[in-house]
Amino acid sequence: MMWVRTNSCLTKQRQSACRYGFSRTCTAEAVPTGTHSTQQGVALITVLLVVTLATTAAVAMSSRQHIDIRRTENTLYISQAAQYLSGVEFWAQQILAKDRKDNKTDDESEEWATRLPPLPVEGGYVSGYIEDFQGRINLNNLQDKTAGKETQARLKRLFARLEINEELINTLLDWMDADQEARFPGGAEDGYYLGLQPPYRAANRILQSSSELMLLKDMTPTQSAKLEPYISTLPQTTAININTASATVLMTLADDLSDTEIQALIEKRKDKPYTKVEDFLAEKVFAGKTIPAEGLSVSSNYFMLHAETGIGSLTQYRSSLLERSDKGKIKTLMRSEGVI
Ligand SMILES: [Ca+2]
Ligand SMILES: [Ca+2]
Repeated sequence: MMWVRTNSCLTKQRQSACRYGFSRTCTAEAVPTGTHSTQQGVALITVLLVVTLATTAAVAMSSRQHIDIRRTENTLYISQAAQYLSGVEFWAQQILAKDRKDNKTDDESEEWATRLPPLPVEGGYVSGYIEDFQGRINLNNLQDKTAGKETQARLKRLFARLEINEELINTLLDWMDADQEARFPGGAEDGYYLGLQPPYRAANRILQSSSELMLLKDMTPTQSAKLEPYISTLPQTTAININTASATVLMTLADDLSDTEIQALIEKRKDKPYTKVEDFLAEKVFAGKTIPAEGLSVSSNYFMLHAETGIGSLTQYRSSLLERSDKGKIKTLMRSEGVI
């Protein structure tokens, strides 16, 4: 309620008397500016506005505090996860180094090939497994003068088995070779890739990662995903480890191999892994086939560690490509990480 202040109506007593209509002199000197109900309404709106503003401010402060807590929590989780994944990587390095000291062959019955089940750690779990990357076909062998021809023949068989157009092998060869002459059929060089939006150039070097396949002319995500479990992109020419290669990879060693016989061979090697390539090639399934022993081996120098950790609401993955020297020295060549 507001009152007009006049010189003759200054004292509180008079204002009070005027407010309740007891003074005769006040009618002309001090009067309310609105009705009683309007004044009450204005007061109510003011109170409501103040309460609303206070509530909004409190909610905003609380939300910001909540976001800050989550942000800090996530930062701590990511940092903790990175430490755990490094721990798993260290475990992989140790177990592979020990294996080289213990023996000179590699097969899936060995300690390194045992999956690490989810182990409880503070705030979550860690798990992981090591995969022998020499159990796959190394695409970078294509650039090797000696191994290139045999690798190309294996890839042709793999592409046929996976129902992928074998012209893509020419596309891959052009992607890696140094010249600008496109092969036929299927080849593509800078002339093709620079015409794309956005334009890019052919790599003209060995592959750094299998994800590069997605850059190849006419390679679809489905085709690339089909190839993924059977290929590798190792930094030097490698032989296929016959003790760890999958049935699909073993089927690429020669034309017209029998699925059943290859499966039988895989069962046999579980009990008795091969210690010599010659013993493997002497198997009945390969009778009459010409398979060069140079492209095969019973040991490996390249492994991929697949590690996973879950902390709070966060799951973090790491893939580490590990190189093991003949003396058992381990080096991490590449890491890729992802967070969900
Ligand atoms: Ca071994
Ligand atoms: Ca070329």
